[in-house]
Amino acid sequence: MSQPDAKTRDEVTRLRAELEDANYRYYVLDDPALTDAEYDRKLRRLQEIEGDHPELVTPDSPTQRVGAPPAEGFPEVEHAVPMLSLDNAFDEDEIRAFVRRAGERLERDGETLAFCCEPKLDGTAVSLVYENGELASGATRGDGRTGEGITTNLRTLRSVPLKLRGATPPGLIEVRGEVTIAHDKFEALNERARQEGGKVFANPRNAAAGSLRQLDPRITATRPLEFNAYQVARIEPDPGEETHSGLMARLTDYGFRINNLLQVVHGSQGLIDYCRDLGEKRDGLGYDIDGVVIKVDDLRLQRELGFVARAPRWAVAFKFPAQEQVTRLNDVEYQVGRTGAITPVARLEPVAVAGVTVANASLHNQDEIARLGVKIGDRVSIRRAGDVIPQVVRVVEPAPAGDARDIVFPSQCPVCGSEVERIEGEAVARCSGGLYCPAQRKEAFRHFAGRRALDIDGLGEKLIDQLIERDWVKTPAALFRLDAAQLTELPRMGRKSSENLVAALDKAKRTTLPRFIYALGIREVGEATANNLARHFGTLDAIIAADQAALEAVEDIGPIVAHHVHTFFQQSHNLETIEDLRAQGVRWEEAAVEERPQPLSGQTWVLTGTLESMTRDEGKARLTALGAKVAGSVSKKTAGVVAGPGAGSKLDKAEQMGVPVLDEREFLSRLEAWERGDTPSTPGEAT
Ligand code: D41
Repeated sequence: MSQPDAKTRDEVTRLRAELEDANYRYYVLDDPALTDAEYDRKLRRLQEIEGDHPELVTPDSPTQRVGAPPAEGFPEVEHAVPMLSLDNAFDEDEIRAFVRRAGERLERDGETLAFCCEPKLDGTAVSLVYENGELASGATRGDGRTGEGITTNLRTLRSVPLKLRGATPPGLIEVRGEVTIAHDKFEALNERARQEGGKVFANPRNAAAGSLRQLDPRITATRPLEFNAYQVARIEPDPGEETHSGLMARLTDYGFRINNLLQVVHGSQGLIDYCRDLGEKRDGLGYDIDGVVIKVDDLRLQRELGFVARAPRWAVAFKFPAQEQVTRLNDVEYQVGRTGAITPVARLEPVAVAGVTVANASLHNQDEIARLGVKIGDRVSIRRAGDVIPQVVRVVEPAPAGDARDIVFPSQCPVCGSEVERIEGEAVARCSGGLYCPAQRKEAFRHFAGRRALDIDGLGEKLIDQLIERDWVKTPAALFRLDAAQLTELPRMGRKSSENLVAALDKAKRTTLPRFIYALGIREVGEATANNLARHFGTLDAIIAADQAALEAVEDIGPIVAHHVHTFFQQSHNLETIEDLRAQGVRWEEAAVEERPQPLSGQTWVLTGTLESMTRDEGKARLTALGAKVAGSVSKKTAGVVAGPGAGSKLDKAEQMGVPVLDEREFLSRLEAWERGDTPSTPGEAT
């Protein structure tokens, strides 16, 4: 170890600035400046230098976000300004009453008052104190007067500035806000916990609170926590802002994230409109909210209104219906997916959860049932959040003695009676029936006939079900032996539709190798993998002949996918089906693997909000197949943004930056045109 020279010190300063700027761009502006790889490289370089020269380590170094060694416990921290609670308003009349009361106290017409509205984030509240621009301490809300000092944990959040941005930070500022976890991150966190036997959380709020109270900050550092500022509790010297919204704008300059739906409105109608509008957006936001926080915007009027007990008179929380409801578990049924995975589904006494009637909820798998300790007849809590499938989160009240029934996971497939298998170390149980199982067969046929596979026009879900229920088609090859006369026996199949279907089947026989491989429905083999296999091996026979090692040599194929591919082609019934398909005239050009047109290559797209005609994953897959990259955030380089209902900051950002925005209808028509290969690739151009 040597004394750091000036060059090393400069490098440290530069790396820190670049890393903090990258954090800010990524976590606050949603506009990444560095790729993950570049970020990691710079962070490792900084860690390396600091490792060699520990005297250079400062508490605000980005390396310190990774987490310091475990603490003994958390110190008590007394809040200099108490963290108040909020009164609630449960309907529009209570909003009007709040406006009227505020007006009366201020001796003016409440309907002329300006209010700052924002979503009430359903996370856990914390307070951050900055001294001379540097994060000095952070604490939980606790009972409002005393919280727990969790500074080291809060430092691990990349949306918590370690140093305030801007040339002249205030001498002292205390910023309060909510720590949250987005739905997709929360689902991934729980899914991993279910696989690895870790702690499964009931909802993002519990996950956020639990993660912040970890004694080991290195654990907190792995949790996808976000800090969203909503209040300045103290600021010295007084910057002279006159409104709450002005202070919030100032916070963004200091490097904080504030909710992008924050808005100033006037009078009770303005508030009611905002609440209705946000209620409609709620399911598409991608994070939990439980209402709207309404604040008198004028800070002088806030002071004039003051407090009652422990809640301000100048603010109120309009509450949305709860996302969790209690109901009775009436039964459990089992669904069989395309790959045989058996999913237990809770059949519930129907209950309205946040505006939607829920009668079914996911129980994930056998381990989850054991973890919940749930029995039929129990009263259970159901959570429905956004577009995530409703889930059973816990037992609230066990069934009365004598009424409880154990949930017995089937050892035989509920559809075909085949043995249910569960591979050691895997959470999922599967039906071993393969294409013998009608449930798997239906899904496999749907996949086979799908637009991105053999694209058999007119062979929809209902028709497939009928063909399989009548046992007319046992393997996909049998589809090509159907004749029009036979098809007219099916309900709603006239002569014309039957002939059309036969013609569509004939047309579908001419395909490409990647489509054919994809159509086979091999586990974990999506379009991209099918493409890679086709490109790498050139012919189907070469793929069939490949061993595990040869398969692992293909781009983006790891041992698990290689194993699935290898196993698939080892099974004689699969090889027979392939032979039969070829015998029926299914063909493709072997040597010259036809590349799909990639009109979007080099472009980055962003999907935001909910789509109705497809899942976001599907939209992503279709864009990727056309050569596009799909990113999580908008930047100047984004080629286009697809915005469904509930689109939030990404849409605003796209509009600010002049990035073209498509709604779902436009997106679909472009997609279809690109897939046909007949339209310009620039989203800005008219179709
Ligand atoms: O999003 C929130 N959860 C939120 C909570 C918010 N956006 N603003 C809030 N503002 C306040 C006051 C009016 C006291 C500054 C709050 C809360 N309080 C709050 N959350 C929990 C207790 C109080």
